[in-house]
Amino acid sequence: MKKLALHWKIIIGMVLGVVLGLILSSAGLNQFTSDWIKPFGTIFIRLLKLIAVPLVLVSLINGITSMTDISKLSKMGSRTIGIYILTTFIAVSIGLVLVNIFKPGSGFSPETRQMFAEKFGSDTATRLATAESVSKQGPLQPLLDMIPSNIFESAGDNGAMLQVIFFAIIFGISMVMIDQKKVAPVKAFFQGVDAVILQMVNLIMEFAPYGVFALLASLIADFAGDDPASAIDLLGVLAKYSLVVVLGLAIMAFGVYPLMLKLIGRYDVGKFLKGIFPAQMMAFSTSSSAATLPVTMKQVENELGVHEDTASFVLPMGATINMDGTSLYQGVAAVFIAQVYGIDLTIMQQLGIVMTATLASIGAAAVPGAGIVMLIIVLEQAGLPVEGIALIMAPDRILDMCRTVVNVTGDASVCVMVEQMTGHPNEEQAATIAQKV
Ligand code: DAS
Repeated sequence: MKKLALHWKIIIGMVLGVVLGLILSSAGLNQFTSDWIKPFGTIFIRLLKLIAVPLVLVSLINGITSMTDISKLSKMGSRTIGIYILTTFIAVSIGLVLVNIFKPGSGFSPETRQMFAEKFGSDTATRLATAESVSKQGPLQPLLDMIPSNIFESAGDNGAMLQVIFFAIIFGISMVMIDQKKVAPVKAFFQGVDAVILQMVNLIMEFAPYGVFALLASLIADFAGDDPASAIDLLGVLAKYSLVVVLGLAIMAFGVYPLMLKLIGRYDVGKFLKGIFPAQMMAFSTSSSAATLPVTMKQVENELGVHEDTASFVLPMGATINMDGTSLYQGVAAVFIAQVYGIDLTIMQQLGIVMTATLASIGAAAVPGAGIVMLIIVLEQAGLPVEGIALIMAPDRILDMCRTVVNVTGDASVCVMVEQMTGHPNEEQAATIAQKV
């Protein structure tokens, strides 16, 4: 029998989790759920937290070394990186505006919110108090918080993700600045470790259907308690959250990119949307920018008229460091979780989320589920309860399919814009670049 695709297994895990959660809670078996099912959800969350630091560290170092080589090599490289960071910043900002307008997480009753704080985020108060006290310590505190004094201590403290990111950026840039012959073994080492870490992410994601099942069953049982109606309340809030994410992604795909293509790239939007469609469908079905990359390159070169030299270094870089859909989703998810816990985030804290989500998306790997692993970084940095991920795990796979479509569409539109603005590298430059990437 053909092996069922992972995302269908996760969706089945979701549905069975909701159904079993409702059955167990209406049969008054919440204790059974808590003792025998919930631990598997906790294991899944712990596995995601386990992989977050090594994934960020290694994929950022690799992303920086491949990216810094290129920008050193060509004007096109620095322009490409500039537009990539601009589109990511726009995406996170759109996510934050929408989640603050529609407030999907504020749909819960005060009692439910209280239950959440008791059940899911016991140490939330302490973490928030720390975050709050930190934000009172002065305007340059966020900058100070980025600088680690001991990277091993930072790696062990999940709340210091920006310090891990800061170390990775400095380490990566230093690698590029020294003699490449000396650093080649180090570069090969990190590329090797990156492959191992990505395989670990794949293994963890294989556990996702069971983890999501356990998370949802225990979440519904905790929620429903003796009143299954409040479980419906939960599903309604999750549906609203998912719609806010999809709305933001649609604004990016059908609003921001076409506008930028028209204004900056002077390019026919209809031709772009028709030409990129097959790559978008591949992204939707695989939830992986990396798996879609060959199709993106073929479509951009054959249908959108981009020169092979341009596509062959703008697109692989985009698949590694440019994830606009993922960063938009992280902005929405972080503020949604804060809303669910009744936590009001200050503007400074929300700007901190913009910065962390932008940086985290550079480090996010182009594989299924990378976005949820990176979300842990955003939550820890903002002092928000990571346990809230249990809530949004349910629709995550479907949202991953949608945000991967936007990641790929973003890469392709920047590629078209860059070619329109700077032409494509000449043969000699392209040869040098090809050696480096
Ligand atoms: N699935 C990732 C990608 O390949 C995006 C994500 O997980 O957010 O782009």
